[in-house]
Amino acid sequence: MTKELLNKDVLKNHINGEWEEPGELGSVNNPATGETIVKVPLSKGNSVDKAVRAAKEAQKEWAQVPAPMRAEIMFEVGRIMKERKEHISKLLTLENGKVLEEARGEVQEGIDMAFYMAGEGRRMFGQTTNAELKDKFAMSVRAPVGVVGLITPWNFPIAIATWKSFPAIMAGNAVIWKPATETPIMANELMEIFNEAGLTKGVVNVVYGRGSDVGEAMVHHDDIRVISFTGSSETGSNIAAECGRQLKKVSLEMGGKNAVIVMDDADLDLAADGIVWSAFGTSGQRCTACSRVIVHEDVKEDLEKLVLEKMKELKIGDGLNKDVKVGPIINQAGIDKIKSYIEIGKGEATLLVGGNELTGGEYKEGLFFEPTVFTDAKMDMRIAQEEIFGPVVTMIPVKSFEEAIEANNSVKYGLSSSIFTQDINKVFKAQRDLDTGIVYVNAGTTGAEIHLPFGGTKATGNGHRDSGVQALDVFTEWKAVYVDYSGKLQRAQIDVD
Ligand code: UN1
Repeated sequence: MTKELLNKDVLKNHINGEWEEPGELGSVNNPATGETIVKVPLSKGNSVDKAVRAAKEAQKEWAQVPAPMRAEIMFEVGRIMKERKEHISKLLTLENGKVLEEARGEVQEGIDMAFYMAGEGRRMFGQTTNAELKDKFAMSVRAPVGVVGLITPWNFPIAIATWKSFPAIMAGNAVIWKPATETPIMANELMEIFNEAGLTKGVVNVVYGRGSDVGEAMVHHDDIRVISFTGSSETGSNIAAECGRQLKKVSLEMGGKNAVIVMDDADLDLAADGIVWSAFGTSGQRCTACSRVIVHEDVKEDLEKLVLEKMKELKIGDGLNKDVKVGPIINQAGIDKIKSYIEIGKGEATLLVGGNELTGGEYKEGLFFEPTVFTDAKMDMRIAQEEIFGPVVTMIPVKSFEEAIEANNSVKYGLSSSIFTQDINKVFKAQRDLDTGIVYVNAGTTGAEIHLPFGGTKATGNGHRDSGVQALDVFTEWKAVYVDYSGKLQRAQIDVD
């Protein structure tokens, strides 16, 4: 399968329009089969330096290209991605493990982002406004920041890369991109597409390697003015501390402990569908995955029955098999983390179903974990507070709407939340009071659309957003421009007659 889809054994950094001969190499393994798919460079800081030098030069020229012309290239990127969707999706399943249907959905997010951002070529609006003096004009415009650094995760390796790189490019910046070492093939595919679409060389540079080498070098580089990172809260907070020292702009997208709230008037069948999909889709490896169900005690038993019933349909296995609904876990560290939380959960709450790694037979070579439900948890237990990043969900019974909101907001994260209810008053109160960047009504916690801002409150982020028009704020500076056409010196803020 790999050979049909990928005609190379080794990936290469892409710097200044050239594929760089690699030094030290690491392996990329298919998490469903354990098979090595390709080798990836484990670069060091010198590759980052080289890429930044190229990006600085390229950016000067690129910033002069009119935005509607940049958009022509972005439209072409979208067109090629659309044409190659099936191919890219299969490669995504091979390196990340997510089931093919979901991989197609992810690639589609990237296509949508290309067309949406290309449209910005003819918008990227600033403001014109009145000046406080006669014969004077005032406006604000977006200016590129220069060279930006993108650090992208393995769980949405192409979608998140497009949320960051497309607005960065459209705004006239040049990019240094470090993809996750687990999923470099998506970066290779997208880089090839940038080249085919005619992007100026040096505008996007891909440097593969570990966070401790390449990521560190990017964060410390004086000429990288913005870091946009998606990953763990721990790494994000370290990046922010260093960027703070250097007065470098940083945009962070990190953990979540997202909840579905089910009220006593909810359509329980619909709620169970929403829970099963958002908790176990992508094997729970989404920042937005549902990992808590806050349920009104009067409907708890009925809801549990429905969830357990629907979970029987979840065939676990290799995401390329058509009937599989839950794919593998990305790596051994992921499995170990999930297992440790199973032990924590057993000590705190009641294990309703699951809790095991799958090892024999068809699961022998891969990394698989059963969808798992804990119940009768309290909102302050570790299993109800900490991010697990796997197919594990914890039910927390509550007595009222107010208690449900309190439980939702009791975690340190604030990415996504959802409420199932038929009561319009509760709907509006919930969307106001749920302290998360994304709120769903009568749907699970996943499925954010690319034309809206993506991000969260509290320890999930630092006030910035990926995707949506808001992503442009990360990659631009606001410049205020005053034009005085009076022909004489007018002194603003000086009281004159
Ligand atoms: C992520 O898990 O980091 O809303 C991204 C969703 C997807 C994106 C998830 N559109 O679940």
